Amino acid sequence: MARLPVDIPTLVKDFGPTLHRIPAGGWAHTIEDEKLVKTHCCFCGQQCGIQLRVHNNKIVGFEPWEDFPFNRGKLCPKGVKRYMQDEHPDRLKHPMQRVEGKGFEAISWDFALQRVSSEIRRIQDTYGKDAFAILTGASLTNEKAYLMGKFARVALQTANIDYNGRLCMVSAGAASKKVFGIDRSANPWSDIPKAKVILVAGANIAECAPITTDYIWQARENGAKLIILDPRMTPIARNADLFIPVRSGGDIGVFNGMLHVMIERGWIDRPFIDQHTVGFEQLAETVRKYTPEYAAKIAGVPPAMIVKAAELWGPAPTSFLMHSRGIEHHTKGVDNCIAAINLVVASGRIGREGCGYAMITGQGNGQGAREQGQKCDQLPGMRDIANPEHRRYIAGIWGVPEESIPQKGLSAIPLVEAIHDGKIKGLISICFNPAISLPDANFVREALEKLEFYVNIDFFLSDTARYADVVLAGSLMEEDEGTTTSVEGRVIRHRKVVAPPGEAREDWKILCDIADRLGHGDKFRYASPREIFEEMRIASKGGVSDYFGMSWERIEENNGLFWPCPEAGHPGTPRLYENGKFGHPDGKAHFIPIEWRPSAEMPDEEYPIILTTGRVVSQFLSGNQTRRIGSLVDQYSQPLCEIHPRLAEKLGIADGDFVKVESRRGNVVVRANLVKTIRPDTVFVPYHWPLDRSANNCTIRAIDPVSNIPEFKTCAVRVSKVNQPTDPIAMLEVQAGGIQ
Ligand SMILES: Nc1nc2c(c(=O)[nH]1)N[C@H]1C(S)=C(S)[C@@H](COP(=O)(O)OP(=O)(O)OC[C@H]3O[C@@H](n4cnc5c(=O)[nH]c(N)nc54)[C@H](O)[C@@H]3O)O[C@H]1N2
Ligand SMILES: Nc1nc2c(c(=O)[nH]1)N[C@H]1C(S)=C(S)[C@@H](COP(=O)(O)OP(=O)(O)OC[C@H]3O[C@@H](n4cnc5c(=O)[nH]c(N)nc54)[C@H](O)[C@@H]3O)O[C@H]1N2
Ligand code: SF4
Ligand SMILES: [Mo]
Repeated sequence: MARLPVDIPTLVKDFGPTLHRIPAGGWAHTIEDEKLVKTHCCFCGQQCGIQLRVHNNKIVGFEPWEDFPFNRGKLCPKGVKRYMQDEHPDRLKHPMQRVEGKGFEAISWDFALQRVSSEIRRIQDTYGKDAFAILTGASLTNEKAYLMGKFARVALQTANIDYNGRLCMVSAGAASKKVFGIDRSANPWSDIPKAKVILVAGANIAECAPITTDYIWQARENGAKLIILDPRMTPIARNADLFIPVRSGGDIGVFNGMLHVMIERGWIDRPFIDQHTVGFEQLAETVRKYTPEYAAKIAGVPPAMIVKAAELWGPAPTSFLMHSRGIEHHTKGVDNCIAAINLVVASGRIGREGCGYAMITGQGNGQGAREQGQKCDQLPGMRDIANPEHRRYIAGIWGVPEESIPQKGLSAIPLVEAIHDGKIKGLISICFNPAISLPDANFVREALEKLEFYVNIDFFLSDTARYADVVLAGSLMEEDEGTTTSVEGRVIRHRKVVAPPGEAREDWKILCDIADRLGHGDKFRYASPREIFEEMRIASKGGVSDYFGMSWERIEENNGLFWPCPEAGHPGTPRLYENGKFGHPDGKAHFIPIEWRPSAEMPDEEYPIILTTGRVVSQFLSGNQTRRIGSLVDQYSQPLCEIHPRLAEKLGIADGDFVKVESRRGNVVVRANLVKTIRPDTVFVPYHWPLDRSANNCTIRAIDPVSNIPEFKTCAVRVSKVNQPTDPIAMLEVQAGGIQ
């Protein structure tokens, strides 16, 4: 029988009054009583350096960390407010279990761990090992990501582990691996200011990678030209030399069209192509038909824009191309990225100063957490779980027989579909909030209701936790220590700043305790995350992402080390592919010809408008953290539907009206925000909110065949004006100040 989600009043806490951290009478201590700890922001993949102010095991504020080379003290609105999570009244401080009809009740750790381990045993004994699955996350440190992969394969012996980077970096990663042979941004950010042309595709840099904006400004000051591809004129696009308002799903038109023009005008680097690449002739053959006119039809922009882009990019002496989810969240996400990378390689501008390529990592450890073996097809060091040699090496490190390591499991979306189908009966999730962040949210909620047993590890009760039988109080980034790997491929050190509050525990300890109760404690006897790092470093030896030469001391002394770093004296590798040496066994870059194909759901008469989804600067992902920070909520308190005035007029919609955005799968009712910065055939709704306010009620569960990323960036909807909703959540929004 389906279980209903627990009703939790804290879900609407984000509409409460702005939470100020400083008590009415001020802090009863002086600044001399405080200490400053240098660490990093917990939010996005930029991983800015920050100093947290601590007094009596409490975080009371922050200071910039001016010496950290990446951000030199700069922080974005989320970084500035991140410390408000500590001491937050919603912080989970003890384990809890669901009591039907009553909500959650506090339980002891001993009881909680006993219950979790006995349910895992029961489900695996009844339905088989793979019937218990794990969903994990890319905000976890490298050490925890490594632990999760080992926990799945050794303690649970389930094939079914995947992570929320599946919704994020996998298209970019797969494309880089295919063309370059290595899944990492190719350059340190210090190469950006040296580039004379910068192409940004599908990245709202100013709001989502704010510190990167600064690097682009430096390049502009040095005379760089800026090209932006986005269906919306995002803040950075307003300063571009060329803004191409591409139709969502149409980027291959622009990339192939540019290459067509570059070949025609001789703007390709023939000697580089001959010496360092394979496959160019087939690519040239494919782009022959992508004349500016043909390409423009696919992209939904005038042909002259594509020619202009080629004129800016083609003959430039140095260049930098970067992209993020705008081109990656598609059923052709991998192809979109390959088509972009083809431009970089054809111009021969890679692997040297000022010549680069980067995929902008999303989550805090979006890079590192996809290297350590928590993906369904991967073992540590970016090893392949299907490769017998890789399996043998890791089995040796773990001290288990090779045959006991499961084969490839299901990736996130098929995994949730298997829950829906009743094939997976039990789930542990950590650092993942699927109820908000997966596409087709109604389907996801139905799946969660079907689980026989679900345990969720988090520090704030999430929307997904409402479906849990047991919730375990884990740790915030600053309550534990370890490393992450930033957008540049720089491995950096996070400090333990305070201890977890109340009975909350460090995530890694919780996992090791469960493993112990499952009878595998001998494989999980770590005294600290440093010991996990030491094992992980050896597990990565000889892999693509080789950390073997790193130590926590070396990382700190150097303000981070870039992988690969194969030996103790190795300086690390900030720039990949120097001297034209690529990551494939033949040392070459592999061109791959790409043909455009339509998205899974194209607009039609019934659903004539494209919905694209994404972010706003003040909220982070599912909002489970940032919707609790009053001043961030004040900045953008509710999802709004960006709509062009021409489309709005046609639909009889005025600014601030409530509109229903409706797809074949569900709908969301939000206020209209009339802006001239979006294509008139497209609407945009940010996705950081739950339930009635979830953009993912509308999105489609279609995935890329290679990366399995969902098509968050395109589906077909209709939009209509509706009366102001009378349900409690929508009313609260209005009382809380309504439209910003
Ligand atoms: N403030 C904030 N910052 C964040 C995050 C956050 O939640 N909030 N999350 C972090 C994470 S995990 C991620 S993944 C990154 C995401 O960073 P971004 O990818 O920059 O952010 P999105 O808003 O998802 O999408 C970027 C842009 O893609 C455009 N777009 C939509 N469809 C297409 C298309 O077909 N082609 C092109 N060229 N563009 C298209 C959208 O209009 C949008 O402006 O941000 C990271 N930083
Ligand atoms: N429609 C639409 N949907 C999207 C996207 C989009 O652009 N459009 N973007 C997608 C992208 S790129 C991403 S990355 C996903 C993100 O998808 P989610 O998995 O929802 O991301 P988070 O909000 O970070 O959720 C992580 C959860 O783990 C908790 N958490 C964070 N750090 C830790 C930790 O160290 N330990 C523990 N125990 N818990 C932790 C947080 O409180 C939160 O509840 O969303 C995707 N969904
Ligand atoms: S840019 Fe990212 S890492 Fe830097 S302060 Fe903002 S959220 Fe934190
Ligand atoms: Mo992401």
